[in-house]
Amino acid sequence: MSQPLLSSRPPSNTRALAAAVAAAHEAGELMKKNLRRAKQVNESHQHDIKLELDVQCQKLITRALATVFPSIPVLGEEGIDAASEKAVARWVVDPIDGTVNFAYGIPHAAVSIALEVRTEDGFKSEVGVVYDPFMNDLWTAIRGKPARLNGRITQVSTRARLDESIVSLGFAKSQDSLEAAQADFLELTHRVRKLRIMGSAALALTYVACGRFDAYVEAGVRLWDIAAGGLIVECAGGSFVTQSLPGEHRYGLIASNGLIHDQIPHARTSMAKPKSPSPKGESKVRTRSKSRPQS
Ligand code: LIP
Repeated sequence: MSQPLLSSRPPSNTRALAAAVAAAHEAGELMKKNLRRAKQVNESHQHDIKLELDVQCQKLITRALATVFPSIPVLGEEGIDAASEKAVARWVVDPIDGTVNFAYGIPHAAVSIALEVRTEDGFKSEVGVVYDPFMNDLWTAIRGKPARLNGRITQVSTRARLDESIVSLGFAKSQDSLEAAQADFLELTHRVRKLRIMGSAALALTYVACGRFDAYVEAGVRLWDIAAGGLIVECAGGSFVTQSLPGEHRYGLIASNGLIHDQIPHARTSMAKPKSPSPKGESKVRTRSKSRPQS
């Protein structure tokens, strides 16, 4: 992969958002065209599938973004530009989040694109886009501004009781993450209204952001699954707490409306909400707090 000349300054968030939305729509069109078609499988494991369409969609997105920002490298599920580790800004891309759903023709998958900017404590999402081409739902966020669903301001739910809440769980790919999810499943089943296991981290996060879910918990997701959706939850007034796990860009997370966070397993231990809320819009990388932007 050619080394783009790294820009010395991050792009404007508004221009970056427009470029990410255009790229997401292009990839979404390709997904829609292929949902019911036979798909070329590049790799198949018990709990995971890699499609040629994942690779094609990432190439499409990378090309579209490079026409506007040729010097910003891409860190993506289907290939990481080595320059992305040194850059002042980088795109974090999951071309098809929910690939197993998509491979089986289940219309619950999305394009996820985030712009991360380097700060003194590492990279931080500044712009987030998640596009569900099957529902034609587009979630967007710019740090410090309200999150939007199809252009309209969206916010997390106000449900404060776990027994009135819908909580989504993610069952990732590795043995340890599956065991963690099973333990959460057993603990939460009797305490929530309903559990939902839908198979896309990006959509689970955006469903929290617009109040369809009240929380989402998963161990073993990757940065590209969550970089955009996590910012969208924060800009919708929710809580997004992550914990680094062994493996490349691998995390455990709890995302919620903030009101039920402490009632969720691990919330009081490994993924407690930070004591002192960060200044409005600013968050320490990897531990994020509730910051309801001015609507
Ligand atoms: C998927 C995540 C999901 C997780 C799966 C997989 P992919 O991402 O969205 O939450 O449970 O194991 O990681 O691989 O479809 O981009």
